[in-house]
Amino acid sequence: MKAQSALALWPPAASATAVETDHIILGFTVLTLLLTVPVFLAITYFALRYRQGEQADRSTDERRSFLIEISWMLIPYVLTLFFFGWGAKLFIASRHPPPDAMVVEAVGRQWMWKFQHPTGQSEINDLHLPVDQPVRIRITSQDVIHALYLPALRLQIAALPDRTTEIWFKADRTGTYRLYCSEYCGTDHSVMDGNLTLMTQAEYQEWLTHGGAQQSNLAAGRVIYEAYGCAGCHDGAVAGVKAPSLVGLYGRPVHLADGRTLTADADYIRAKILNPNENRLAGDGEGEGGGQGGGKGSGKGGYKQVMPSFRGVIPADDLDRLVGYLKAYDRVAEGAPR
Ligand code: HEC
Ligand SMILES: [Cu+2]
Repeated sequence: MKAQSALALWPPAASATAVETDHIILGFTVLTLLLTVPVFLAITYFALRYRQGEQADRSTDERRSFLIEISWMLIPYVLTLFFFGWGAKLFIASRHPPPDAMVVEAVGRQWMWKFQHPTGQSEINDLHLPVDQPVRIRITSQDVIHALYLPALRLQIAALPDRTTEIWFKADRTGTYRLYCSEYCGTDHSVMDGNLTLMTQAEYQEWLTHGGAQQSNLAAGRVIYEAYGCAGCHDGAVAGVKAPSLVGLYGRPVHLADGRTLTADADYIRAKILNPNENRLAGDGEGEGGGQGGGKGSGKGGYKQVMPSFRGVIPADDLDRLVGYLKAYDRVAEGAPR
């Protein structure tokens, strides 16, 4: 199934609630038209009929009908009240997940979504879920206000810092749909999106156990690399900040300010992210990589140490993805700087 057409004004509906939401919107639109179109037609007719200079009968009609007076008020009132009741019913249901719902934790941050499955697996920006199973999404934000918008489910919920909000749904149609951030949250708000993939129970179990989650890890690593600001310094975008390029760093020798030479393996990279003040680099500060330009015998750090420690900031699984991404950074064409 195709994720979306170019202009998806009426996205596919992937749950019974979504279908019902469509019905309520359509029904209410029709009712609104029924109640307003006659009024506007009458206004137009009377404006023409009784315009200045027109020879119309302007005498007062003495007939009075209590029934007509009361019915033009009561009927629209009852009809709109019906839609209020219907909407309230849907709203209340949306706040009361069934007890057997599986719980997915979601976190928004500038500018990525992270989803954590009950079995521990997590994914960045994309969300894989089973159909015919109630799902509760508990959501929070690490920085500003975001909002998770799932058009195919006709659901939207704010992600607030220091607070947990939640929605639940039971999808009944497999396929790939879009998910978005629908609360303007800064420069890269528009890239804070991903795919919602709805699968059968069996496919979902297969996805969980057979590392479907792992397949998207490089892409996830890139998102993390940007979301935590690494790209801002290391891809040379921040004016005035000199930081070594990380392209091809993995496996290369690194010359340190204290004269030692290490190999940039996963442990080194991980340690540098968690504790940038250790293993200070040699280098002239103008060169590209930490490994090059070092060993000039100066014995002094070549870069201003401006890199913040990410200890306790990046969750362990995201750190793994980040290191995994950096391992492959010379092979990943997309996103390579300069
Ligand atoms: C504010 C700018 C800044 C940010 C943000 C930043 N770094 Fe750095 N990074 C530096 C600088 C400067 C150095 C050189 C430090 C030194 O001289 O020891 C460095 C060094 C490194 C090194 C060692 C490079 C080498 O050649 O051996 C790695 C790996 C690294 N950073 C990874 C990261 C990752 C991953 C992130 C994001 C989570 C990140 N950095 C965020 C500025 C930054
Ligand atoms: Cu956002």
